[in-house]
Amino acid sequence: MIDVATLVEQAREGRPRAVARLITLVENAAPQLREAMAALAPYTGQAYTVGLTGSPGVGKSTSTSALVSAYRRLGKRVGVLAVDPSSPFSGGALLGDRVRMQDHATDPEVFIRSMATRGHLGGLSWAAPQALRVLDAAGCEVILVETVGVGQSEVEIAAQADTAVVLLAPGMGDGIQAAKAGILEIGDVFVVNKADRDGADATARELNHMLGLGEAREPGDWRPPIVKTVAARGEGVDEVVEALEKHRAWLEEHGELAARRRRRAAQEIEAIALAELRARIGDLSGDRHLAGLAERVVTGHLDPYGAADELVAGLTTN
Ligand SMILES: Nc1nc2c(ncn2[C@@H]2O[C@H](COP(=O)(O)OP(=O)(O)OP(=O)(O)O)[C@@H](O)[C@H]2O)c(=O)[nH]1
Ligand SMILES: [Mg+2]
Repeated sequence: MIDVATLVEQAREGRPRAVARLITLVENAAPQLREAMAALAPYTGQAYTVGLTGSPGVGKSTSTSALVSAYRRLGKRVGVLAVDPSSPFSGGALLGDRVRMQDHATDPEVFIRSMATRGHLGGLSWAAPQALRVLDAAGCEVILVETVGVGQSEVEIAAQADTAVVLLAPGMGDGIQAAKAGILEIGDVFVVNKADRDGADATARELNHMLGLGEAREPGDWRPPIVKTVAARGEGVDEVVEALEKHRAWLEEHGELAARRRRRAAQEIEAIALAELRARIGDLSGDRHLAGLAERVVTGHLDPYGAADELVAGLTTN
């Protein structure tokens, strides 16, 4: 049996095993999660979170690993959360990433964890923030969240971070792809990776053009920078860190950091509440109350809206 209080205490001391076990509670939506979140809550709110998204193979993991090195040079404790919303299995799909992260495997100031969230109870908007909270309480000053692919849920996860980084690479038709998936809107910082390949300048230009076509910006608005990198050689990575720090400063200056975090918490609360309501409705499907309402609808004594109102009223009063 897991003693949650002990786990939380050990996680706060930065013990990797405890951190891993707490994130497993999140991944499994375990019953102890509620207690764990309550115990962690007072120690959260310090970490700066960065989401990285982009097409498969664009260099997210390589960039993440290079960013870990850069932040380690600055003496920061770093967390990495690789989220795979398409997989129900922990680890498997992200094995390649483990290899890429090996440089940091023995560094006690780096916490790396992958998490599979397909079919996660309560959905994605719930799982990633809770895992972040664990890393936050473990004293990670920066947390990098890498998502696999650019589906809607991946984009959502990246958009939940304090700063969202969108990666592109030359020759992947990325500009057009990105516009389709709606990821240009969420990018706070754009990275054109694989700048050692032909076409990086063209990709950056195209991107610059597309960003310029967006709604007119007010003075003082954030203008997302475009940084070219060769992540595989660590080139341009310090410039990415610089762009991230600038964005963070901008967020703080404009009260946006707090606003984003409130929005994120609101989404999270909503997701948990909806999951709870759904579970209660599920419980009710075998219930005589619901059967009775159905009977009244079938016989024309009640309309389905009225029946649903009664059902909802019953859910919230007990
Ligand atoms: N030429 C070149 N190759 C790179 C660069 N960065 C990464 N790569 C290579 O691109 C391939 C994919 O890199 P990953 O970092 O795994 O890309 P990813 O976006 O994490 O991929 P998925 O997680 O599968 O979506 C690897 O073979 C890397 O070595 C770069 O700057 N230049
Ligand atoms: Mg990857």
